[in-house]
Amino acid sequence: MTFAELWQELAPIGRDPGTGGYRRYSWTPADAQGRAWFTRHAEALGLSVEPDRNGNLWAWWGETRTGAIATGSHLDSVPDGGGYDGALGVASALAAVKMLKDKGFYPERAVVLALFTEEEGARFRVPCLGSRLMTGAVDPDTARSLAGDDGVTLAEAMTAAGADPVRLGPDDDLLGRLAAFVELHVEQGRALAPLDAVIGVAEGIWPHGRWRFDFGGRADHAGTARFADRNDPMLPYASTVLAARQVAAANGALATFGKVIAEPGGANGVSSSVRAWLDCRAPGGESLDQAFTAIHSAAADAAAAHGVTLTVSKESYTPLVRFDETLRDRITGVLAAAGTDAPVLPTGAGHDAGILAARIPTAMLFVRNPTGVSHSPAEEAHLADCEAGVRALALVLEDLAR
Ligand code: HGY
Ligand code: MN
Ligand code: MN
Repeated sequence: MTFAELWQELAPIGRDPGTGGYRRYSWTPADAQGRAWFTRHAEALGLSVEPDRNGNLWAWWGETRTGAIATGSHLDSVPDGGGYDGALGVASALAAVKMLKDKGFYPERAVVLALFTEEEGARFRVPCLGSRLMTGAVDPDTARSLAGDDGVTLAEAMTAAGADPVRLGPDDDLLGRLAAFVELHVEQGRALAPLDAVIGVAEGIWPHGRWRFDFGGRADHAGTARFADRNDPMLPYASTVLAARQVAAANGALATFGKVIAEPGGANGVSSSVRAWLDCRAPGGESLDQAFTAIHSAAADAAAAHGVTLTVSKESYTPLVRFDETLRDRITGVLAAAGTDAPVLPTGAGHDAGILAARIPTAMLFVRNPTGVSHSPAEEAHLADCEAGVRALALVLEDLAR
């Protein structure tokens, strides 16, 4: 099975026929299809596929099971996400193992492929939930009660999908068996194309967080309620969105409100509440904290001006990640020796590699994204670049696992 054939089989899973975007949410039928696709191809390669206690899948190659070299990524997507985010890393991991097996390589250290659950946090709101649980970065009871917009909790969704939520929690035994984790991912942003480079290596990940802003107002009639009598939560929400952009631009940060739910949602009524999610990221922790504090303050002032209540809750926060320099330099060295000069790049996108970095040496390979667009059906990568990514990953795994 070539990479292109793997890719062709995976492409229809969870894809919306209308938009061409993906809706692969954790513990849904599309997720189950993705897990089945991964398991089928890993087992066809002779790997032994095992779920861990947190719903992640691990496909093992080799007997040693200590000092293992892990690679992989995620299949879950943001709403209407692109086809490459996460999926490219999973398909490339399978294709890289196939490439190494075809050339007769056998790993002295085990190689293990990882399929992480809920990396986007698109359903249960905490990104990298599978790797956060594994590393003890999220409390299991808190995780079990996380609910999506439909009110279904993680525990209920896992149970309905035939998984057991009771065992969620830190997995030091599994972590103790991993010597390194290398995640291949489509580039998000457009740094490689101007450098005429196909493969990049990650330097680190910006600190980033996700906060929920709850604006509480008072429902009323759109055609009869005087402005002076209104407590309309839409107004402070709107000014907070604009303030977020201004504050972030002034702090060298990025701030986005990408999701908002106005209740009860009548076109001819003043809303009773507005729930909105802020995604804020910055090159450093201090500038991120400054940006968030200023946005929060602007929201509080706007809410008070309209007689609207405001509650802000932090849903996730990831501090600055610096990937392991020794591993990074070894990888750039291996690629350079093979004729691939891979630029070292920072990124503002979060990844499971960024969570595992707190516990084991991790690194990331980026594959050129010609437009830089991600979290969109327009996300793309050329097949030749994806195949170059597979070759690069195979080289890295062969070097690390020999
Ligand atoms: O949101 C992110 O940075 C990643 O795509 N989960
Ligand atoms: Mn993503
Ligand atoms: Mn991703």
